[in-house]
Amino acid sequence: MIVEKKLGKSTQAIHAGESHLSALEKSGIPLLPPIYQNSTFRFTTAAECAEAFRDEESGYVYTRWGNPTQDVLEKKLAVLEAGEAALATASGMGAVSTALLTALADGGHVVAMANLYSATFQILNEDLRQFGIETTFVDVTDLTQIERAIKMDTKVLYLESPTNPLLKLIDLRGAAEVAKAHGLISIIDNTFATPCGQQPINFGIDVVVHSMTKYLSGTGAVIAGAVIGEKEFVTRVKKGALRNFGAVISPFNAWLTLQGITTLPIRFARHCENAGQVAEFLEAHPAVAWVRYPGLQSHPQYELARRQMEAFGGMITFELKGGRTAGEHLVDRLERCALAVSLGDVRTLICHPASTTHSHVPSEIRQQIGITDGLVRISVGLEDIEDILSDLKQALESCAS
Ligand code: LCS
Repeated sequence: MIVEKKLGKSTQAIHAGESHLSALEKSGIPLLPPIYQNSTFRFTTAAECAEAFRDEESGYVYTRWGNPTQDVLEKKLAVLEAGEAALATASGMGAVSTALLTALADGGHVVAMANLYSATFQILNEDLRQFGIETTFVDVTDLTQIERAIKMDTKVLYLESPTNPLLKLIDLRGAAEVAKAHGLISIIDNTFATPCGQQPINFGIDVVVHSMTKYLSGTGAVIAGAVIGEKEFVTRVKKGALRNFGAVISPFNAWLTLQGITTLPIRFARHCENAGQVAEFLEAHPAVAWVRYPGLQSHPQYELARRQMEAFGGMITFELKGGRTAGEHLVDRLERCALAVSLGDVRTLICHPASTTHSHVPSEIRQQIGITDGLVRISVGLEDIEDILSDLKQALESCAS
């Protein structure tokens, strides 16, 4: 692990986490980690089987507890996110929910931002409240608001950066310091940035969660998630909320995600390059009211982006001068960019958050945090940039006519 952490990200993405596989093969080590597509594992004696139940590190028993294909993925994730340990889950929400359930096992209070992916907002605002766990939502871009919201029983500081869909940034080091000073577990959703854009654990954040449905798997073939952090925390998630509530990843989805991760650094670089050009194009277009992209100088937190991000990502949010009607016309007229939710796909995807991804967030809260009805979100894909730009251009022109 120590040696793997010294490798470049592209080498890590391809080779990390795979060395233990050689011990499983008598000869001829498969170059590509195989899929162990089985639910259970066979033992030769009762003593061996009992030992595997007693000491889980000694072998595999049942795929809901662990599986060699999942293991390769988890080891790779830990290296890439600079964490001690990782686990893969059936979905991004499987990761968010099991991390929260574990951190809040004894109850407690959460401080979070309101501008979160909508299902995460719902977990905090509705589902956990049913169990007596309250969340105070504040603008965490202002660290003093976090300080003011902390109560005697606060256990968790929950963050996203950049946020979905407004692309607001959190000062990772500052937020981690506040959490540490008050003994809170800080959890961040790093889906938009990926470990190629930022490694929050290196800034002092305790736990990273991902929807691997997005950039990590990359091709839109999989729903998957991940939790990364200290071994003690990850083990508690694995042996408790994950195993017993059952949001485990299937070996096939773990394998597909592994294939995706091997090309993450190279794909992410291209996503960022294309998104930078799309953001500049949109900002210069007369039909566009405003554009948010962490790599644009007009982003209110551009300096913070430069300080803590290695690359600015593939997500852009913007609003047309014609508001919601113009936004709807735009998405209707696009030919190559697909009207679809999700993000981080090789394909360019465009959507209208107020009526789709964030439609479950009450409209007064949407207005309060800035998810306007005219806002359009684009996940810039890996197509040739000229083709993405010409599609946007023709659609914007036909909106104006
Ligand atoms: N975290 C973030 C930041 C997300 O954007 C999503 C899904 C999730 C967690 C949940 O991941 P899942 O369980 O779907 O793997 N975001 C979506 C979006 O913006 N459009 O469609 C899904």
